[in-house]
Order: sequence, then structure tokens, then C-alpha cells
Amino acid sequence: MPVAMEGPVCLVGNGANGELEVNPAALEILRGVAQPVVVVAIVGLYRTGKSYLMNSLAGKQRGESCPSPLPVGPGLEPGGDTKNDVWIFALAVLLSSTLVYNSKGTIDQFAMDQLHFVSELTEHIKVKAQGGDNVEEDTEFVRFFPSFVWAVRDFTLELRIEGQLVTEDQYLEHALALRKGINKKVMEFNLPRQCIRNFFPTRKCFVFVQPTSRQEMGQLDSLPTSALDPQFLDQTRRFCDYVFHCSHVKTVKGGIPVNGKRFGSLVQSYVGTIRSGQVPCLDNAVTAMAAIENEAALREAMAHYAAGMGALRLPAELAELSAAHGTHEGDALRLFMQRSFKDEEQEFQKQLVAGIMERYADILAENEAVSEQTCRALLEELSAAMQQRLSAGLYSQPGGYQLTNNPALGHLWSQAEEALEQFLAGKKAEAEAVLKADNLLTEAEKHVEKQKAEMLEQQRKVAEEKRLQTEQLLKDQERSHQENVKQLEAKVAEELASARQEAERALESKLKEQEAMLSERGAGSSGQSGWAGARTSGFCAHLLHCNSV
Ligand SMILES: Nc1nc2c(ncn2[C@@H]2O[C@H](COP(=O)(O)OP(=O)(O)OP(=O)(O)O)[C@@H](O)[C@H]2O)c(=O)[nH]1
Ligand SMILES: [Mg+2]
Repeated sequence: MPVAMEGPVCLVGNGANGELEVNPAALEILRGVAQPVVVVAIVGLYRTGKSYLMNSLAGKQRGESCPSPLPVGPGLEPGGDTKNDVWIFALAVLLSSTLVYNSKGTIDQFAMDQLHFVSELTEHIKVKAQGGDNVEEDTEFVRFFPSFVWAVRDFTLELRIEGQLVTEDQYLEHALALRKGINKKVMEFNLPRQCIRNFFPTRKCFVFVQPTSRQEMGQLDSLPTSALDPQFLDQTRRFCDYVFHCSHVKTVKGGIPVNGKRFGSLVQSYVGTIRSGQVPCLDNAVTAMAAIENEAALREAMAHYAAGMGALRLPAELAELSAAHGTHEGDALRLFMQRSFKDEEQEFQKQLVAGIMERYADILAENEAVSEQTCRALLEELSAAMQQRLSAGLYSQPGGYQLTNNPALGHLWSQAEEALEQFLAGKKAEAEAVLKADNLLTEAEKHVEKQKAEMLEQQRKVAEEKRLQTEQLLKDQERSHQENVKQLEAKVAEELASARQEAERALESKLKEQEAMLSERGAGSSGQSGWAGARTSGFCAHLLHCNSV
């Protein structure tokens, strides 16, 4: 569903005290996005044309009348604070499904050095809440990290390696090739390359020529496309096509797809952790996100059930209530299953079932009360005529008693029998008085016996009505249990399939990478320590967060 947005909205920024802050207005927009989202982050040095690329993505999407984008960048202000920069980079990795690294010139050592954050990722992201050593975590990253795109701006060289024309991807792979040897220099050279290869097995490269003359560069945004280099336009188009067609829906651990609402809680959770001075942890973020989402799913499902049942007109036949309960419970469960995930031990589902049963019991009780009230009112109305005749002394004549037995007191709703019984008991004294005054005294004994028999029959009917109600309630509970089991099984199967897909994707990319490493053979094995890249500040990230296409 398109999301109306006038322009870019900051999602995460630096507050007055320099701390990372989530913008509530952006969260509000995200709350309205129920579809799975694709999240594109563009990171890179200050003033390297990130916004231009992001605008091209947003504009392209509009142009193709795809679901309208939700650009939530530029969110991260450039600053001179390396600590801030590294968190910005970590956030971009954690939040995106496609990560674009934007650099200028060529893929040389300088560009590689700017990406030193990659080799520091293990210190700024944890996978497991407890335990898990660095090496183990390292191999886990690949399962959750975004696909990687290197965008090289103002590329001045020809795409040639040793005289041979190569593709952009081959150019990138060549730049990421490891050197042989284990001395410090080689290790420093290899570390960022090895990290990129390990963490981002899906890689792509796009080179862009300078878009226009140096003099006109300042007004790039206001220049007509005709004023831009056609080669640049073509490169931008190919880049946008790739991002739109090859980006995946953002998923978190377990292959769980992230929609706008979940994305909002994910951002809050990561930023909250960083602000508290801790390292963001994928496990914890998913648990926190699941708690928020499951709570909301529970509320939403309960409200749906209550609204459905609330629309019924009481008093109603028990069968009608039971059928409505079955329908609305099933729908509420479906709603809950759609939104909830990782509901450990079905904690929230159990709460939902209990909540629904409680509400149903309230409705049954309310129905009984309303039914009884209605029956009483009706009986009172029917007997009003009798009272009048009684006062007028009409019953003090032959046949008077027979007038008191009104056949109009038929079966009325669930409480009819009970109401009738109570009513008859209340009227017994009057009826007997009438009977005594009746001139047909010879028949008196017979009438008393008949009346007693009717009372007993009435009591039997009341007991039968209660038994049927209990039986219906038990049937409702059994049906509800079956529905819960059925929907839970479907949900578990779905979550398992997502996890399997995620594992297969990770394994496949890992194997591909290992094969490539083996074929290069002999490159010095990387250490995880000893490499410290040039620490350049002014690193920032732009996020484009768009509906799944
Ligand atoms: N040389 C060159 N300049 C560009 C290119 N794309 C955009 N610019 C210009 O570079 C300046 C910065 O562009 P932006 O797109 O705002 O760059 P940015 O990386 O988003 O900048 P910050 O958000 O401030 O870090 C503007 O004057 C653009 O016109 C490019 O491909 N090459
Ligand atoms: Mg910008």
C-alpha cells in the first residue's frame, strides 16, 4: 500500500547532546506500514553523492508507479566523531537488507581504509545474547547481514585488469583479492578485504562517471537530465534496477520478515541499546521486537473478537452465540498469527485463548441476564390481564382457574424455562387463591395435582436447559482448542520454513565464498587483530526504506 510522504524523513539522528535519537514522527509512519519492507542503506564519506543516489532510487520508484517509497534518510548527520561513525555504520548494517557503500575515485587502499568499520563490526554487533565466541559469531553474521553494493563515483579509470576489459563485479573482486604472506603489512592489507568477503558474500559493484562538469556539479539536483552525462544516467539506471529487482525483504534471525511496524521496534531496540552503552545484539533485538509485536498482536486480536461479539443482539439463542464465538475466535487467532512471531511457549497465544474464553463467559452471562429480564417482562405483560381479572373478581366463578393457565408462555431464549419456572412459583399463591374461590370445587383436587405435575415438568426442562448449555460450552472449548492447534501448527511450519531458507541461503553463500578463497589459495590467513584502519570521521549513512516490490 502506498505511503504518502512529502519528502525524506529522518529516522535516526544525533540529538543536542550528540547521542543517537529515533525520530517519533518516522516511527509513526512506519507503524502504518503493515507490508514486509526492503531497506536500502547508503553509507559513505561526507558529501560523496549519497543523497543523489537515494533520490534517484526514490524518484525511479515513483516513476515506475511502484508502491511509493518510504525514504527515511538522510537520518544520520555527518559528524567528526569516530565513535558515532562506527555506530552509524553498525546501524546501517543491522537495519538494511541492501547496503550500498559509496566512495569516490577508485577502489584503492584509501577507499578500503574508509571501510575499516567493517573489520570492527564484530566488536559492535553481537549475535547471541549469551556465550558465543568471536569466531562463531563471525560465521553467524553472514546469515543476517545485507547484500553489499559498492558504488564508485567519479570513476576515472577504464575497467581493465592487466589489459583485459572486465566487468564492474570482476573489478570489485580483483580489488578484494587477498595477498599471500603473513607479515603485518599483508595482514593489514587483507583484513578489511577478508571481512567484506566474509560478512557480505552477495556483492555487486557499480561505477559511475562524473555526472556533469565540475562547474555545474553544485546544482546537480536542479539540472535537467539532458545536462547530465548519458553514461552517468545509464549507470544510475542500472544501479536503481539492480537495487529494485535484487533487494530482499529485510529479515531478522530465523528468517522472519520485517514489516514497517516491526522495523520501527527494531530501530528503537538497537538505538536504545547503543545509547545505554551496550553492544547491539541480534538475539536481544529480535526478542524485544517479538515482545512488542506479540503484545500488539494480542491486543489487536482481542479487540477484533470483542467487536465481533459486541455486535450481536442479546438475548440470542445459544446456538447463535456459539457459532459467532467460533467464527470470531478463528478470525482473532488468524490475526494474532499473522502479526505475532517467536511466541516462545505460546505465552501470548495462551493469553489470547484465556482472554477470549473469559469474554465469551461474560457474554453468556450477560445473555442469560438479558434473556431472563426479557422473559420476565414478557410474562409480566402476559399476566397483567390476569391480574386485572383477578381484581375484578372474574375468577370467583366457575371455570375461573382455567383462565390462569396461559398457553402463550412458550419457549423463549435460553433463560425462558428458568424464568418461567420462577414466574410460576411466584404466581402459585395467586393461582391457588383463585382455585379456592373457584366455584368448581369438586375439581379442585385434580387441578392441584395437575399444577404440581406442571411444576415438576418445568423443573425438568430447566435442568435440561442447563445441561445443554454446559454441553455447548464444552463443545466450544474443544473446537477452540482444535482451532488453536491447527493455526499453531501452520505458524510453526511457516517459521521453520523461513529458518530453513535463511540457513540454506547462508550456507550457499558461505560455500561460494570458501570456493573462491580456495581457488585463490595460499593467501595469508587473516588474524582478527592487529589491523587498525585510518580513522576518518564524517562517515554517514542514508537509509531508504521501501515497501516490498
Ligand atoms: N563529483 C560529484 N559530485 C556529486 C555527485 N553526485 C552528487 N554530487 C554533488 O556532491 C554534493 C553532495 O551531494 P549529496 O548527494 O548531497 O551527497 P551526500 O553524500 O548525501 O552528502 P551528505 O549527506 O552531506 O554527507 C552536491 O553538490 C552534489 O551535487 C557525483 O557523482 N560526483
Ligand atoms: Mg546526504
